[in-house]
Amino acid sequence: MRRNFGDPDEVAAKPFDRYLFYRLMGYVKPFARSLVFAALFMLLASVTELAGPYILKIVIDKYIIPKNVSGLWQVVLIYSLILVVNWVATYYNTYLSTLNGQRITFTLRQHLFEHLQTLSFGFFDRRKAGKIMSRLTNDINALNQFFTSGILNVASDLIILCGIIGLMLSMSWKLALVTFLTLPLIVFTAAGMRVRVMGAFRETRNKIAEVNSSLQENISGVRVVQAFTREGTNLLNFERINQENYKANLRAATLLAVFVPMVEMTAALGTVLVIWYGSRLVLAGEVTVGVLAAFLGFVTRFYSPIRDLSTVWGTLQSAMASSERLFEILDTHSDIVEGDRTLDSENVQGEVTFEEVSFSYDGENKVLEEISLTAHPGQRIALVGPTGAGKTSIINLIGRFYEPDSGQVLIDGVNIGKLNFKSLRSIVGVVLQDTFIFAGTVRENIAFGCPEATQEQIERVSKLTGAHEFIVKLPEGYDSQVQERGVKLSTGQRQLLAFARALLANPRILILDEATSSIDVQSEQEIQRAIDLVMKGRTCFIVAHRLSTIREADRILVIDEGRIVEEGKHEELLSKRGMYRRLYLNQFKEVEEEKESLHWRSPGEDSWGGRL
Ligand code: TTP
Ligand code: MG
Repeated sequence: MRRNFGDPDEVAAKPFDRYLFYRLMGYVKPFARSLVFAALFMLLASVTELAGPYILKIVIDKYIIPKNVSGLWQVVLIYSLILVVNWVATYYNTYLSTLNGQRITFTLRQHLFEHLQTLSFGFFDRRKAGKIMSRLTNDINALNQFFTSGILNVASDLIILCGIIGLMLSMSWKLALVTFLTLPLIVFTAAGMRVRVMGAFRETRNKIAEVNSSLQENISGVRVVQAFTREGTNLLNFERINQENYKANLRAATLLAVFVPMVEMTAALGTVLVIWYGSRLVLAGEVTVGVLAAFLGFVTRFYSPIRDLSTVWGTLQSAMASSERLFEILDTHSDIVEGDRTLDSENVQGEVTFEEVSFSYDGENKVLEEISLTAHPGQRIALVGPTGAGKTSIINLIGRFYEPDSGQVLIDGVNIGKLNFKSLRSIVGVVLQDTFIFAGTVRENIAFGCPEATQEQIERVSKLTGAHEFIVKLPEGYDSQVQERGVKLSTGQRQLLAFARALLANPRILILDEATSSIDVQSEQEIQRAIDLVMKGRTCFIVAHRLSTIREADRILVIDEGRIVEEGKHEELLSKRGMYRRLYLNQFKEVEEEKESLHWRSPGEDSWGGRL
């Protein structure tokens, strides 16, 4: 199943989707108890919040106006107690809400990471790493916001609102009704603000995703950028994206600056109404001064729950959109389904067969067409051909990093699609064109595939491949940190590590995409020795660029435009006067003459690629 995983920004979210909501609630469920506690504390905080204006009313009407201060201390004490309760409740509510929000997003992030690791190469081919990362961060933040404040705030806002309305009506229904006159206006401006401001903020999130993606690309590619002095062009390009991000943020800020005072103005209008009508009622003797004071207190508390309630729909909507994108990733399953057969890696012969294998990366453009071949156990097969011919693609299929469109790849007569990954990977070892070194120690990097390997085993393979010599010269030997915080390794050293890594795993079938980068003759020879050693006794596929590797192969397959156009041994192919001979003459005449470089082709030169 090939799934075209489009640009996530384009995913159209329904404002409310029951299925998504229930699925989100699945993540909430384990923390339900703790959430109930958070809600209880929130309720307590809300109720105590309402006490202030009401107590003011009591103080004015019962103590100040009658000029009677005896007993006032009791009211003050009660109020102080209420404030303490409010403080404690607010503390626990905030703490528990944050805790739950973090726990939920922790689980979700963990799931996503776990899932991303299972996705096939195809998924990552189609998407930019920077964008995946930025989206995941933003979407998870949106959900965090929803879980931390969204759900619970609704309850608390409703309680506060009902409380205020109830208290107002009970104190003076006339004054209450007049105060409510401003309600539609507040709702209207707040809703208007929500639509625009939310839209503007969505835009800022998209723009920052682009900024991050561009940053990521330029940091990863900084060597190429500098080598081609593209700094200027890239800077301009970045300036455009950065500029857009700047404008989007400015727009959002401007909208906020316009709307926030507007909403506050309408709230202030409520205060004006209360003062105007309330004073008349006080003078007419219909309400007490205390009631008027309490109303003034309540009317300012009125506005924030309404504003929150009118934005909660927006929070919900963006949580839905975010969860849709995240679940879409979780629901994208690898095109490559693991089988359930295992082959005993001790007894595997290592015969590899391609039966009329055709393959394309995108489902349309054929990269390999009807490839059939058999590599007998222990044979060394060299793949040569112009750049883009399909050599790496053939190799990708043996490791089952991609699935053929038709035909099958067999190991010892078993379709590799039927094998489980662990078994397949223990049989097939891969040394890729560019060796990836992870942050960590040299030891950890060698033992990457077999973390349980002992120091003895690690040293044995290092000595065999010749890596030991340079490793012991490192400041801390096998415990030296490599990558960001530690020593830098040369290309040759990285390759030796990669061979040691492959040798440690001891696979029956070895795949080697020879690096084309130039290394000095000394390490070239070391690497050649290492390659010979690593290949011994295994079925090997080598994408070869070195003449010596090609000559020593049991069979050479010449690949062109996704087909095997010639095959045989070096001398046979040379005498055929076909493509191999042409490639060889083109490549090695100089080399033979000059005897300087062992390179089958030098880096950057496109001579294989230049069709003859
Ligand atoms: P490759 O199989 O990568 O060609 P190659 O390994 O023979 O070339 P080189 O010597 O330069 O390493 O590519 C065959 C075609 O498949 C080519 O048109 C590019 C395309 N391709 C993809 O579309 N996606 C991929 O991930 C790869 C590796 C290749
Ligand atoms: Mg290649």
